[in-house]
Amino acid sequence: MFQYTNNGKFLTTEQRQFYEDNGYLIIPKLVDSDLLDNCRSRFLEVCNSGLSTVDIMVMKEQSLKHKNLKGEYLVNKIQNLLNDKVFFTYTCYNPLVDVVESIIGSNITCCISMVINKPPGAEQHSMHQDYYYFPFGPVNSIVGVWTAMDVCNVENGCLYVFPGSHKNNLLPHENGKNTTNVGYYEIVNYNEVHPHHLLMEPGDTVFLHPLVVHGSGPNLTTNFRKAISSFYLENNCDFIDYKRKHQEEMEKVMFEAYKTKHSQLKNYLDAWRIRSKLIRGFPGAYQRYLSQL
Ligand SMILES: O=C(O)CCC(=O)C(=O)O
Repeated sequence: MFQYTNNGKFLTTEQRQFYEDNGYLIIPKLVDSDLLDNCRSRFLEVCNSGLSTVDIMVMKEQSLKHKNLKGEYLVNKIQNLLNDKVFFTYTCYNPLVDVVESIIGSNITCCISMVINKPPGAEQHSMHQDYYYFPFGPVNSIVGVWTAMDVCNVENGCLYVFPGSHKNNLLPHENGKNTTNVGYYEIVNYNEVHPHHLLMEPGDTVFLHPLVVHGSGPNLTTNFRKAISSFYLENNCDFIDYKRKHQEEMEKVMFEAYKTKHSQLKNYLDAWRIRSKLIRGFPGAYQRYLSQL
């Protein structure tokens, strides 16, 4: 009867059914405000004072680059936070990982972590399916988690989703039509026109199936819109699909980006290895595959 979730004690049957039907689930006030405050301060430290670590990748809002802005006004994402002890308090936060367990099971690896900042004037994040970015599967063994750090509404570019779209296959994506940001792929010619906007308060957390079609609008306000996010996979996920055509481009971009900071990287999958961390349970095929590199 359930296809997209796992037997577990952390979701009610209604919550589980909601995720099954819609491909997403919001848990209000899931993440503690002190934890989010610490992550906010750490974000500001990283992007405003030019603090650079080997791991953290800092990305800038392309549409604002010509405006001579700095720090928080220009940085739209910091990524690869798993080796940072402040950000890791989010990734391993028990109430959050408990829900992940109820979706993908008790063997859990985090493969990406990021803070997403929408400065005033930032452009949209076009509609996409997260699975497009992943060279591993199966798809139901992956879940995205996104926590609002600020009030998120239509004006400041909240997330929107197309409920139930996770029941479709992966749709064709293209690069760079509606966004200037590097590495963003988007679905073009999508038939559905009525997205559901996720209006969220700080601490509210949405769990997203990797095939659910979603995006976020531009920030039309004078305030920031921040969120913290991690992706989790079941430890037995494998690189089943990694030579899909579009992955070759991503492979090149990602490998180049990481090679500059990690000279020991030999190939693209190495980049996944350095970004991943076992969170719960026993190592599986994912760990074994990466350890053979
Ligand atoms: O935070 C946002 O604006 C969009 C995030 C998103 O869609 C993603 O990371 O897949």
